[in-house]
Amino acid sequence: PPVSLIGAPTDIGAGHRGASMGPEALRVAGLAPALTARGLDVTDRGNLAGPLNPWLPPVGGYRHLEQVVAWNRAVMEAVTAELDGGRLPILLGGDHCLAIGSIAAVARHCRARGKKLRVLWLDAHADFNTSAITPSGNVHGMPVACLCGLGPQALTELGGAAPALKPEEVRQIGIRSVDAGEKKLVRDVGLDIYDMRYIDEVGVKRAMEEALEGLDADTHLHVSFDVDFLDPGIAPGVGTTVPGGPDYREAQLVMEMIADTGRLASLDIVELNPAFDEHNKTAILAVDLVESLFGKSTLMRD
Ligand code: DIR
Ligand code: MN
Ligand code: MN
Ligand code: MN
Repeated sequence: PPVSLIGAPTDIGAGHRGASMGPEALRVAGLAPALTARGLDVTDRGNLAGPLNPWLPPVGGYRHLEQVVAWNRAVMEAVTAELDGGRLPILLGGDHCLAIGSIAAVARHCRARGKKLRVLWLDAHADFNTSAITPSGNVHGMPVACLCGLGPQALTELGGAAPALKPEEVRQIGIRSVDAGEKKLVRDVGLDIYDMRYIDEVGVKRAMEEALEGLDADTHLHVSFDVDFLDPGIAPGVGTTVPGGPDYREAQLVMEMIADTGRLASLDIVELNPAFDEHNKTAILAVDLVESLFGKSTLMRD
């Protein structure tokens, strides 16, 4: 399908300033022409507007909740409009709190059409904190919990009364930093986590085969790509680096195996922070990996 780029220039949910520069860094790194070169029909919708970051401490366990809600409403509306038009939305974050709006839109779209939904969450973090257990109050550490119905009503009911996601619709890949209370919670809800220990033991190939198992022609596949998924050695341009992530070849294989399913129907690229980057190399790497996600093979197969 045709592809739409939607910029959401905010760091409202993050613990460091600068993810607000992510959309422009991805454009400068050539995201649109790279996708056009894949044979895709690409339209850049420009940037959404929303409130500035007031940079305040948490209130009731959340930082900037009102502004987080405003940005996510805008994202949900924009993603809904693209899906209704039969297009594949690519959300350019912005921090990862924006996946609440993006995936709320995707889930509502799927429910209305009786489509199955699978969410692949590529991240160093589980993003399953709540106001009661968060160490920071930063909502970018809470989107999966909110989407599964655990969080403030303004976020859990963004796309309607029922939770957007069931935990069994989610597969998390690359996880290596989970807070103490969060660890207990993801175990309690039974979230399917392919952490770095598991990937080290069985390899990317088997882990991804398992994470992608059961996709069929009726499944909408959403990929939420937090750039801190990648090893900081290749991807320094994020606010919260965690050592021990996938290297270049492993990340390429992840993207290529997703592409091979042919089911990719929506995408978030989030947490890119140019203030921490070196000559935009992390944005350039993200574009390279997204090319693979859209079927550009590093081998001789295409
Ligand atoms: C930490 C950091 N788990 C928190 N989270 C994220 O503040 O909740 N960093 N998502 O990218
Ligand atoms: Mn992360
Ligand atoms: Mn994240
Ligand atoms: Mn590539």
